Amino acid sequence: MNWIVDTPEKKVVVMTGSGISAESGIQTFRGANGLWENHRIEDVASPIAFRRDPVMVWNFYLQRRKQALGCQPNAGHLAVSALEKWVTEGGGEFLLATQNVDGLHTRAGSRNVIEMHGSLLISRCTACGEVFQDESVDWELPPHHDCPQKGLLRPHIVWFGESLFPGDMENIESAIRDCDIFIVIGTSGTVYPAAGLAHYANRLGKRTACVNKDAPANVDLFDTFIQGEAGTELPRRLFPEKRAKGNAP
Ligand code: BV8
Repeated sequence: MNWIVDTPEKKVVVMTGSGISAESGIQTFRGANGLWENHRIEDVASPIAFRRDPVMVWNFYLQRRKQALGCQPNAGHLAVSALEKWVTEGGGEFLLATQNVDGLHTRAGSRNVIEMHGSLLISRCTACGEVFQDESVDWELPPHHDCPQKGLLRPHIVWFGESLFPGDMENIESAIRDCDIFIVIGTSGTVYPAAGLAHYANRLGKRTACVNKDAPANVDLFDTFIQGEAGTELPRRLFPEKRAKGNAP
């Protein structure tokens, strides 16, 4: 059986999308036909929408926060966190860059994680800029901060038309420049700049692998493409069996 990562002392970068959370009951973007209550997600997840109707946007995010808090990490998330443990204990290096805002990777035990698009469980004050863990689901909308300016709170999420948080892209790209293998899991490869990372790794001649239910738009970029569900394929193919079976740290 050729494993995606055959020996632990490797430098591994993994990037995931909503496909890895599908088996936890979280709808993918394409799965929902990219729609929320008949709004194109790009139209709800945007600073323009928030300026126009913060209550509508907050309803969108509180609904997803409730769903994420009610879900459990699946065997796919557990295999990724077990890989991190195996590699880091084996003298290798590991980075997980996720497009997902559901927090399930961290709950599965992943440590070195960059949430490229933010988190449903973090809020930010639009006046004082404070960023804080926020798992409350019964805010009176729109919520305001308890700072002197009583600033309007917004989800700490990267919306369409907004740049990623400072340093995140630089850290991910430097890890890819240094890596032995770049693994992409559960993403359609349609949203940038995340979708550009496979091109970047490919241009650098890095070994690349993709595990996805359907062939993503950029499937030709990958040396290895494993078609299937992450919760099934990752425990079977990610790294030598014994520890991949989700007995996470
Ligand atoms: C920006 C947070 C600078 C919000 C998200 C270049 C070309 C074209 C367009 C652009 C470009 N550069 C910038 C743009 C614009 C835009 C963009 O990419 N638009 C797309 C729609 C074309 N990008 C931006 O706006 C980015 N910002 O560029 O800033 C800038 C500023 C001003 C002007 C220009 C540039 C910001 C992008 C981040 C937006 N925020 N999330 C929220 O979540 O509410 S993106 C959001 O959508 C997710 O985080 C994720 O990134 C994306 C959804 O993609 P996937 O996760 O891949 O999900 P999808 O449903 O598509 O696919 C699921 C896959 O899983 C499928 O392939 C399926 O087969 C597979 N699957 C399903 N089940 C399983 C499975 N696989 C395995 N196992 C299973 N069980």
